[in-house]
Amino acid sequence: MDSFYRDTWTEINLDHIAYNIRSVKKILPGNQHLIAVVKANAYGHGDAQIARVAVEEGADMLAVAFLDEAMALRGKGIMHPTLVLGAVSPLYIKEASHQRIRLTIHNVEWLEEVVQQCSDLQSPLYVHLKVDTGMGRLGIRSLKELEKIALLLRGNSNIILEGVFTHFATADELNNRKYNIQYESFKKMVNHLNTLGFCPAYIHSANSAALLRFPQDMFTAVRLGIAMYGLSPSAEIKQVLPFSLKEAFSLHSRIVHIKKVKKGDTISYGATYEAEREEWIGTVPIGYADGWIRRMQHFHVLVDGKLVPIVGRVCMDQMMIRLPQKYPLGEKVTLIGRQLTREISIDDVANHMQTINYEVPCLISYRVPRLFIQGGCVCNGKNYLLSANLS
Ligand code: PMH
Repeated sequence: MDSFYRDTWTEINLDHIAYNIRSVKKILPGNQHLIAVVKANAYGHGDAQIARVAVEEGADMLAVAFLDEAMALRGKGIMHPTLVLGAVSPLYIKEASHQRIRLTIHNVEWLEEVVQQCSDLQSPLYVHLKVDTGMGRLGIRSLKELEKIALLLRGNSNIILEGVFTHFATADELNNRKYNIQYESFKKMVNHLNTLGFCPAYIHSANSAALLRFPQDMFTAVRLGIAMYGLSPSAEIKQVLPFSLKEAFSLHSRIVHIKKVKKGDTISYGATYEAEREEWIGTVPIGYADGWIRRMQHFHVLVDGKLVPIVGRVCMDQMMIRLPQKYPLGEKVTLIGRQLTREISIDDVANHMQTINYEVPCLISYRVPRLFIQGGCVCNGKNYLLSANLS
């Protein structure tokens, strides 16, 4: 979004993304390939911009969940090797191979269908084999299935096995029992794949939690998601991270309406909030259709460096806050981020929402423009100075 006309926006600090990637690279024990996970619009941060920074910082590959997301990156000029982690219908292998988009073999049947359709491909189809070692989501689970896959691949020179991977269910928990079982079972599968004559360049198991906690366990590649965005994979392991992460996402708005209400006046749908005395009430143009969900009632925002409460129900496009004094229209409101000495983190918001930090930036909808900050300057947003200057 190059221009926008509303008083609510996010700021995405690309320098923090770069710092997080550099810090991760420093703790990798070898020359592991870096796969930057930019699915779901880069966890709500902006797919193409995050992908660009990741590539500049040395990411060898990008990963997304759906073919549509990979095609969207291509449409925005990002031609870097991209892996689709989720299931893609065999109907679309032509598009994928044409765009050099890597697909995931998530079961034997999928590969059988692809084999039937791949004879007329103009360029080879690169694939990564998913092994289900305990996540229970996608992937083959037995050596027998692995042997079937090997047989199918051997007979088809235009399908190239570039990678093999698995995904951990509990790498973000301090109890390592299940992690160890999954790790050992993946190692066994990879060894068996080698004995069948396949040595793919990308062997990857680690998500952020695993690479931060068990760098000695890395194979030849890692998949970096949440830590790239400066967030801890869980509250449980936040205290044991090897370096401090820098959050990249902040969320801001402005007071568009202000009034003094009398004792007994009520605010918003359901009249759930009643003023106890004369109070200053500000209206902020963000609501649940922006991903600032109704559960945010009773939380707070920052105005003039102070925490002020959200009062009454959050509406679809607006909410109300109680102010300690009159403020001018246009006064900045920070919903996530820092004002003077105070900060509201994504973790704070996630706690109030009773969810995980991953969900918070993903929820902030397409309606909220993303502004990208690099070297202290805004790199997009033509009317930024008019509507959302940094002050
Ligand atoms: N690899 C796969 C297959 C994933 O699904 C994810 C995240 C990652 C890597 C990156 O993990 P990280 O962000 O913890 O580093 N996937 C999800 C998910 O499906 N729900 O929450 C996170």
